Amino acid sequence: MKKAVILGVTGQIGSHFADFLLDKGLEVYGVVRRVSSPNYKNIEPLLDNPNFYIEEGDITDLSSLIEIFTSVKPDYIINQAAQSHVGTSFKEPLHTITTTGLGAINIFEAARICCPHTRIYHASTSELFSGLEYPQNENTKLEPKSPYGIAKLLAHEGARIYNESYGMFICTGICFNMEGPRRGIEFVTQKIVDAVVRQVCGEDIVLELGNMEAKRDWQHAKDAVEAQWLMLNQDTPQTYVIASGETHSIFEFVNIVYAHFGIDVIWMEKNGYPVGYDTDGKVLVKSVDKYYRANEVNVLLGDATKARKELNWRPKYNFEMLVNDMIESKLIEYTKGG
Ligand code: F7E
Repeated sequence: MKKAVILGVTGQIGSHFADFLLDKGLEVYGVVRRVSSPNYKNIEPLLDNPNFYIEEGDITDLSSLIEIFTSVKPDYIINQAAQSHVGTSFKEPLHTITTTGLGAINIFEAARICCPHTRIYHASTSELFSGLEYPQNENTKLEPKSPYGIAKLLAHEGARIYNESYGMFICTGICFNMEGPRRGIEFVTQKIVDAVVRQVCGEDIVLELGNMEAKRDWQHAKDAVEAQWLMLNQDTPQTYVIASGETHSIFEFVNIVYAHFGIDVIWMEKNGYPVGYDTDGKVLVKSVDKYYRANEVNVLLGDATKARKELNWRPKYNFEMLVNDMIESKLIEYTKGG
């Protein structure tokens, strides 16, 4: 039985990866950090699976990684662990660089020491790009705009150097935004879906957002995981852009989710910020200063031609299916039990 260690297993992508690998018949070792109130929501169904094991460790602690890699002897290491919120990275730059950047180097270093032939997937990101030129592919200049972006650049370049210097196998996916029902509520798609469903269910709340003009290439998390697995099984470790090839603004996303419930949003400007009303003049959504970032990648639009050609990757979800999946799951969550 092949074995995989997943760093960041409790998160959206890590948990989907665990499902995926268990379905493929692998033994999965999920690494979790000890915290006083653990959040196992995404991996709850796996806790009774005889092929799923929890290992305590932390990517900022090299010796914990060395212990795990030495005892498990994994065939694959999947790095999905990070402080992954771009907005938070402006408030906690050093923490972000320590976890997201140096944490990845710790993983590569621990693997170099304990299991240099293990295949490693490292999660790179479209936040490596400035957003000034698009569509973005593997040859687009890397010019991050956030502390999160520079942390990921350190890790991305680290992967290249470990491959070149030690002949290791570390492949990197420059993944554009990955969404779905397991997306954390602090990310914009889930925040919008959650608030709109609450409003539709009768809660008297206003959806507060930041910059609604930014455009993102949103894809389904499950499609991205499939691409990551395909790149782990290539002959050589490579970098691939993984993206849907469509881009939409936050405004569009908001309008689409309301439209799903037959609600037309009427947009006006108040004190220089956009406000969305329903047809009775009630405020549904507004843009507020506190959610704007110090810097922003304005347009993300990925060109995944290389992945489609070399990996034969074919995403199963289009944008509409992704939005519907998120809305339907949220409706089930809020209406279960009547
Ligand atoms: O923001 C704007 C915000 O936080 C998307 C991470 O997974 O994808 C993700 O990074 C856009 C930005 O994702 C709010 O300013 C407006 O332009 O959902 P997000 P992100 O920053 O694109 C990349 C690929 C990663 O690697 C990251 O780890 O939406 N926006 N108003 C807002 N964003 C948030 N979170 N909250 C708002 O209220």
